[in-house]
Amino acid sequence: MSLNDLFSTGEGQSREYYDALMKKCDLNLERMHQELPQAVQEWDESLKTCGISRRSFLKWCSIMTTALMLPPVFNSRVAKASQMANRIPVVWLNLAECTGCTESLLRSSYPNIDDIILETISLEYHETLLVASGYQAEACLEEALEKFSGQFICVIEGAIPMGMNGKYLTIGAKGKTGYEIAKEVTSKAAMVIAIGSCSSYGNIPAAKPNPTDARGVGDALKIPTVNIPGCPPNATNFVGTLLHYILFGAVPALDRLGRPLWAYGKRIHDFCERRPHYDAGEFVEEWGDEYAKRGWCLYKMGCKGPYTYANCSKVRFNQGTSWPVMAGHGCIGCTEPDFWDKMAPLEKPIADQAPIPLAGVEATADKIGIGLAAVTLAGIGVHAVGSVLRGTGKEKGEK
Ligand code: FSX
Ligand code: SF4
Ligand code: F3S
Repeated sequence: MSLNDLFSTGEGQSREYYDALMKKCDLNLERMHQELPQAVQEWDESLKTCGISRRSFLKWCSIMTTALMLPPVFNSRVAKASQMANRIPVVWLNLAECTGCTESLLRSSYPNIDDIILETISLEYHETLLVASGYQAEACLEEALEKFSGQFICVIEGAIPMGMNGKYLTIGAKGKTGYEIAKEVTSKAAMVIAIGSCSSYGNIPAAKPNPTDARGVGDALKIPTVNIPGCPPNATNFVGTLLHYILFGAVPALDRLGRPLWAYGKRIHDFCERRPHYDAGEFVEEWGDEYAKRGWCLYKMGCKGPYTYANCSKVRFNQGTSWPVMAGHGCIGCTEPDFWDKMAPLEKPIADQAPIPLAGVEATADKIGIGLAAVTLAGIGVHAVGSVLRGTGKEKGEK
C-alpha cells in the first residue's frame, strides 16, 4: 500500500497536511509522556482487570481513529494516547444538574474501552464520587488545584445559577457559590470541558421561566469551553475529545456552539436507520400502530432528528446496544441549546408549531438554518402525496 493510499481517508486533505499533523502529534505525545504524572495503575493492567484483550483494544483504537476523522496511520498513536489518558489530572465539578452525566458516563455494568478510560482517568476531585465531605472535601480540591495548576482538565457538569448573586447554588462547608468555585477552578485549568447540555447551554435548570438565571458555563464565566452536550452525553464523545487533546495538545475543531465537529458535525437524521422510511413517506401515525411495528419513521411522532446535531445513531449508548430512535421514540433534540423549551412539545412535529428560532440548527447547519424546518415540512408534504398516490393508506390521521 502506498503512503498516498494510507492518507486517502482524511476528508480530502493532502498528504503534506497529514505529514505535518503526524509530526505535531509525535512531538506532543512525547511532551505529554515527559510531563504528565505517573499513572496509579498501568493501562495494560486495567485492561486485564476488566477482561479486555489487547486485540479488542487495538480494534477499538482503529474505530476511534476513524471517529476522530484521522487516517489509519494514526491508529498506533491513538493507542499511545489512550494509554496515557489515565495520567491526565481531572477536576470534575457538579453544579446545577441531575448527576445523569456522571451516572451514565462513570457507572456502566459491563465496561468497554471508553468506560475503562473514564474509570481510570486520574479523577483528583469529583464531588459525587468523593468519600470525603465538608472541610476534608474542600481540602482535596485545594490540594488538587495547587498540585496540578495549569495541567489539569476541568470538567463541569451542570449549569451555573447567576441569580441572587449565585446563591441559588452553594456548595461545601464554606458555602461558596457554584459561580465562585467554577471561576476559581477554571482559571487554573489547562482546558475546560462542559459535559452535558446543562453546562454547555443551561438546559433544564435554565428552562423557562429560569428563576435562578441558570446559564451554561461559557456564558456564565465568559470563557471558551469545549461543549459535549447531550442529556446525558455519550461517553465516546467525551473520550474522543480527551484523546484529541492528548494527541495534539489542542482542542478538536468546534462548531459555533463549541461542540467538536467530529462528533456533532452531522444531523441525527443523516445517519438514522429509519431514514429510508422518511424518504419513502412511511411514517408512524400513532404509538404502537402497525407502522411502529415495522420500524417506520418517527417524524410525525415528534422526532427532532432533522434539527439535531449528534452522532447517537453511529455510536449508540450502553456499549453500543441502542439509541433513542432505535428504541422506538423520536429524538428529542437533547444536544441542542434550550431543547427543553424549543423542541417542545416533544411528541409533536415542529412543523405543527409556530416558527421558533432553533439556535443550534441555525449555528451549525451554517446556511441551512430554520429553513430546514420548511424543507422537512415540504418533504413530508411530498412524501404524503406520494403515499396517497401509491394508495398505501398512510394518509390516515393526516391533517
Ligand atoms: Fe442531568 Fe448532567 Fe441532563 Fe444536565 O447530564 S442528564 S440534566 S445534561 O447536567 O446530569
Ligand atoms: Fe430518523 Fe427521526 Fe429522521 Fe425519521 S425523522 S429518519 S426517525 S431521525
Ligand atoms: Fe439526545 Fe436525540 Fe441523541 S434525544 S440522545 S440527541 S437521539
